[in-house]
Amino acid sequence: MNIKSINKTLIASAFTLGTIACTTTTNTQTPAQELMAVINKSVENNKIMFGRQDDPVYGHNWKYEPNRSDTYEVIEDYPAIMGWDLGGIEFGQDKNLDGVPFDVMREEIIKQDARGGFNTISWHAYNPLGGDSWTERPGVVTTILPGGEKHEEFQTWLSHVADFLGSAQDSDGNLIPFIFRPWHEHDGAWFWWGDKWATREEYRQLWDMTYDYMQARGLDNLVWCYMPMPDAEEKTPQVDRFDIVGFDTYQREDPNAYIDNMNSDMAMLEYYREKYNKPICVSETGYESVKDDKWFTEMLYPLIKDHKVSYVLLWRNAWDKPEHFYSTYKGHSSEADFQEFIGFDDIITVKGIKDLK
Ligand code: BMA
Repeated sequence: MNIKSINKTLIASAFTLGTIACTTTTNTQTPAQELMAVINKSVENNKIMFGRQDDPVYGHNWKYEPNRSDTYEVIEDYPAIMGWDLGGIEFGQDKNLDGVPFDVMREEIIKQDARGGFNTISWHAYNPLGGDSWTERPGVVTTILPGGEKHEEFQTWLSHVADFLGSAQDSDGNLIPFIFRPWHEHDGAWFWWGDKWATREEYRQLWDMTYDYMQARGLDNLVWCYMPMPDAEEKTPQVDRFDIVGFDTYQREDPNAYIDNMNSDMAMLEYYREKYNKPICVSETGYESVKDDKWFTEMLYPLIKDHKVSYVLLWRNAWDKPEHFYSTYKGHSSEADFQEFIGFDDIITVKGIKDLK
């Protein structure tokens, strides 16, 4: 998609929104509130929604085959939550950093909404001083905050993100809700917005600037997901500026390290749940190449099942890097275990979402 077509979509959505505002008086819930109601119900009913990144657009060894999904091929159903990434949209690119065309992404978001499912959005933003999310440059956040030399330019970046978030509508013209989780994994040094590169006060300002921008654009379809950082509560946005808390944790070689990390991250989320009254989720997880055939039932499931987690999202199965996959696929040796995991009463795929509405 080019900038002109984004603008057309925007004009169309502004027109539709105006129409809704004038004619609809009965539905008082915003799209974000409707999504929050489902998230709260999943917690209340002890159900964990299953999510996966980029599920219907590519998978292990294939890409862009309409209606194909590694998940569907194994369980004959889609994830309850589809994850997407906007990295690259800030330049008005028509594809994201992993090659997914934004118009295909939007179509799939609309299809997922029509199935009754939900979508979550992350943003691996490029580095405003050059390079990508992983290019380490001290002081980047300072330059994009108010008064910084890149501040104005960064408003354009935010506007591209806002355009996309406001461009997916259902058949009644309502904005489709998203779990939006910007500035994720800020606890480390690997992203330019990480704790090593920005002060804690700057991080909060970055969150606030992003939040205020989307509010000013009238986007009432965003459920804001904040990832807390241990021993850094001062980074936490004000309580009315986030809706849900999650963390990203992966298994590397040592299974015990994963167990420890999951348990300590879960304890941190539970602290947030108590203190700030926010539902919790596992916003990203997985074990690259799924090197354990019982990983889903014997590793992941026991770690999440007793924690009233609203959803768990497995990362992507890349089409172009054979070892870079985090969920099963047809023919992989973990297939049967994945089916068993999905079959547990408390794990919800898209078909099960109707019970949460
Ligand atoms: C990372 C990897 C990268 C990818 C990025 C954004 O975890 O999967 O290959 O570019 O996420 O999706």
